[in-house]
Amino acid sequence: MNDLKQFYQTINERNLTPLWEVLDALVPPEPKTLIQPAIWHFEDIRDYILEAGQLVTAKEAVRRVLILENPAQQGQSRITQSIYAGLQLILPGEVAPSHRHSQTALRLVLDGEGAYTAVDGERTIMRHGDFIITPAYTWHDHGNEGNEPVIWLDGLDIPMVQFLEAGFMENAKEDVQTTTRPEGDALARYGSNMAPVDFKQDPNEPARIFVYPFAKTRSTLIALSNTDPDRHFGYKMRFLNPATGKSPIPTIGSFIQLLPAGYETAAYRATDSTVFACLEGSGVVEIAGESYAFNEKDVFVIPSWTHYRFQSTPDTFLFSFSDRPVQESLGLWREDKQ
Ligand code: 1HN
Repeated sequence: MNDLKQFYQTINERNLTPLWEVLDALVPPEPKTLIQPAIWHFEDIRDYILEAGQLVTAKEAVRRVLILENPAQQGQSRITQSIYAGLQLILPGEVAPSHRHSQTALRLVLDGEGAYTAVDGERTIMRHGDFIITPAYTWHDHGNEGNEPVIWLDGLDIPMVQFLEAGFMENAKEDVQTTTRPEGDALARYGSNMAPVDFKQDPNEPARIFVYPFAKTRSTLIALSNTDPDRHFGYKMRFLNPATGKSPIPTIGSFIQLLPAGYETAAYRATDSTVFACLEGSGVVEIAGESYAFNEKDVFVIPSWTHYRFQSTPDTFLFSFSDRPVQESLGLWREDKQ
């Protein structure tokens, strides 16, 4: 054995290892993503989600979800390095029991309507395209008192909490939480360009608004579409907690954009790997030179620092989410507009 190898072995026994062997990998000149572009066509997978509904009840599963796992991260339960995503099914008459945890969740309603989610004492009925949040450590349960299966996209900051080893979880005594406020209360009280006269948002308290109804989001984007679209984004907005002016979820930024019919965006990349879901319309996304056709309800993921551009067919509404607020608060986020 040569001297260097002998040296490495000797120091290894003392839990020491040479930086010079790993420096380039540790500090690459630009992000080297471990995430692969991927798309889940809703039409291809809907039957498997419904089949899961025949095999296991929502109560047995606690959350009956098929995880959207990045093909380059098998077994890691993640769609990007920092974000977990899954498709959750709740059948008529079912209940997903109440619990709370440190991980924050977002829901985007994709298929069917009429289920509800309850957050800390208030329910909201889930309608197509609604963006719903479950702030960290709020009690939440889901149920379906309607007459059709309801499927939504879940996004959680699970890998971030796992990385920090800071997660707690508790089950509630009752499966279904008692509601203490009527539906729509939070939106009226905190989401009408007003707030209760003595209200102050403590950054560590949960955001009060927990639903951003698609009907309102959609009509807002349509109102904006009388002006010129942005070259890279079409008409793109970020969701806000109006009490803070920041992302409704501290760890996950959420966005909605309208690409008018037949629009082509210029190539773009940013350091936040991003999950997209098509709420309405269809088109093609080119990621790192490869084209992926997408339709309504399809979900796709774009890795960090990877060029992409869109071509819409009809008017197309895309929801997206990423760890951008975390990167921004750390001074790490970068974008590159071609
Ligand atoms: C969770 O609580 C939900 O509340 C969804 O719907 C997915 C994945 C892991 C851990 C908790 C939900 C989850 C989850």
